[in-house]
Amino acid sequence: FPFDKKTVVFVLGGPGSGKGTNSARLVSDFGFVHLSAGDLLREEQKRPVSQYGELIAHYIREGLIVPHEITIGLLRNAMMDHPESDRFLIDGFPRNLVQAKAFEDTVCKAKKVLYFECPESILLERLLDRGKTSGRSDDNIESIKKRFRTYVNDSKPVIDAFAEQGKVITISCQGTMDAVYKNTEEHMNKFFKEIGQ
Ligand code: UP5
Ligand code: MG
Repeated sequence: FPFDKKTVVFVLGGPGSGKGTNSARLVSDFGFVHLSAGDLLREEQKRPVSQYGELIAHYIREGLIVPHEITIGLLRNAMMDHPESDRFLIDGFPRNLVQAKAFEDTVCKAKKVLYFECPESILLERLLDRGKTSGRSDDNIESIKKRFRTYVNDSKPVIDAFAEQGKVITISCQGTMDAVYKNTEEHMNKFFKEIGQ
């Protein structure tokens, strides 16, 4: 387990809840390496030689969860690209209980989980707005509805399971970007103090 000594934090929450936005700021303030599973899948999909391109495109458009062997492989490789770093934010992963177990069994355990809590109505508004310019194949009303369904059925139970282990920091994503981040930053400062870093 080469990653056991690393501080891995999962960043979870519904589609459009601000995982990417807040992760980017945590990178500058806390020296994390930010790995978005969705971004890694989108990059892999674009690689001309990838054997998974079409499969990934289909799963993302349908709001379904790509088989975890693929995603965990991408995450593990990306972590190995940063041997110097001992802090990782894993954004948008794990998305179901099977993935969570597979990652913890084969890579490492997360020390903490950031959960961006947000009502669906606000998520919908933000995603439709982003869809005007994002070029993402899943920022349209049909795909968004499917993403919400997968989140409720498969992904939210992962957050609940981590909450039972006492690992979850819940942050409301209602409020300005600065307000949400300030709350996130305060929790992160407290966490690093707790673990003596
Ligand atoms: N915004 C953010 N915060 C705001 C605020 N406080 N006030 C106002 N606006 C705010 O934010 C979304 C939008 O909201 C942006 O326009 C932002 O400016 C604004 P963002 O930070 O991008 O939110 P995020 O949670 O990162 O949203 P994202 O769409 O990336 O979340 P998803 O979880 O849907 O997407 P992800 O890329 O993680 O996954 C996409 C797909 O990949 C999945 O549906 C699935 O098909 C596949 N996937 C897997 O199969 N397996 C995986 O492990 C991961 C992904
Ligand atoms: Mg994102």
